[in-house]
Amino acid sequence: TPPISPFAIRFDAEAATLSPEGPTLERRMSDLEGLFADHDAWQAAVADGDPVVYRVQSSPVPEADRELPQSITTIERGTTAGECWMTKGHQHPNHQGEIYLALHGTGGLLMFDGDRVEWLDMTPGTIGYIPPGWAHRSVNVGDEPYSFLAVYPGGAGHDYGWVLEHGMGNRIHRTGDGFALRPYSA
Ligand code: PAN
Ligand code: ZN
Repeated sequence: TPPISPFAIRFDAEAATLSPEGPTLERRMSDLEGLFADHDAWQAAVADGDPVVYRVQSSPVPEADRELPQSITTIERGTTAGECWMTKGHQHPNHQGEIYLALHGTGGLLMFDGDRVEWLDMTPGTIGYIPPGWAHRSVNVGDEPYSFLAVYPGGAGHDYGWVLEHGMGNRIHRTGDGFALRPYSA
């Protein structure tokens, strides 16, 4: 891909939009196979309308080496057998860092390096730093949609198989008065 020319991107934090727009991705429940602890509950949700769990809107910066793309993810509020709705989560195969800026709602950033687990509370204005080598997943733990801006190296890549193989160390469950982190096997 040839480098692109400089251009301005209009970032509307209130509306959680970037313009001009690049590709928008929609992840439905059926796209999250093998990620929730309760497979039967996941399957029932797929059969019952296969809801959109999150959307990712990108700017037109290409995902190519040395470029610096951005995207805004919005995760709907919901649970599957008590587990908070979340992104699939991935590892960057080239082990490159990334930042997330929380915009709306109440979320969290779950990170796992295969050994250690880290959780960052994400409320509007929080920048979460994802160091190289840490798989990352976003979780909506609030009562409304949770949105955040991501800025990441264009050549980082997205390895979703890593999470299917290694998990994310913890699962996030909704409780009576909030949420709780539980070990992955539970
Ligand atoms: C983010 C994520 C986005 C969606 O832009 O790709 O939040 O999550 P999944 O990719 O896990 O479905 C990012 O981390 N980019 O590197
Ligand atoms: Zn990433």
